[in-house]
Amino acid sequence: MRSKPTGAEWSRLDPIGRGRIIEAELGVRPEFLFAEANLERTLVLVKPDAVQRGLMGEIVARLERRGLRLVAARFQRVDRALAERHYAVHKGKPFYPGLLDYITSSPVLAMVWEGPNAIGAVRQTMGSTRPAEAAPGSVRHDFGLEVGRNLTHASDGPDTALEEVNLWFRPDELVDWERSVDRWVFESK
Ligand code: DAT
Ligand code: MG
Repeated sequence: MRSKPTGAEWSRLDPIGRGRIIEAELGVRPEFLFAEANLERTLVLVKPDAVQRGLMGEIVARLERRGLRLVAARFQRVDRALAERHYAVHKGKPFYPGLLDYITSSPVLAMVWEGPNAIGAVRQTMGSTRPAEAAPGSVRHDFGLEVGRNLTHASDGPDTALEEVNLWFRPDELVDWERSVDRWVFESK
């Protein structure tokens, strides 16, 4: 069995990218090789309504308390071009123009978070798209009422997570680091 690819190219890849290389090169699912294989990265946006309402800290705190690890963060305005790329999948839907107006209306806090099965875990912490249907205890339930003001964005799967992380952040903005508490949160550490 060949060993894990090394080098600068490797270190620039996120865990999903690494998993894909492993799968392609070795013909086996990466989870059979590395305990870290379920370590996922996901894009989170604290959207303009949540920023304006002073909920950045609350939302970051919930992700931190969940045990997720911050990989990157930037407070920024969203221009039309970025908004269009981010929401390209919704182009043509009736709510698309309003969605672009909303996301570009005021700054957002863009972040990447990682952890075991982080994509699903973050979606769960955020709650269903429609706040009225979101589970009690989720961000969208606890702070929201309407789908057009649902406070956050979180990637919805491995492919979109990879695309969105790369859309919002350069590789050198993604911080690889360890916390001393990791082994108390991540079973595989
Ligand atoms: P999510 O943000 O939970 O991934 P989505 O990708 O289906 O949801 O839609 C993106 C955003 O578009 C969503 O957060 C809010 C808005 N949106 C979705 N469906 C909508 C609708 N029916 N009316 C108004 N806004 C909607
Ligand atoms: Mg979505």
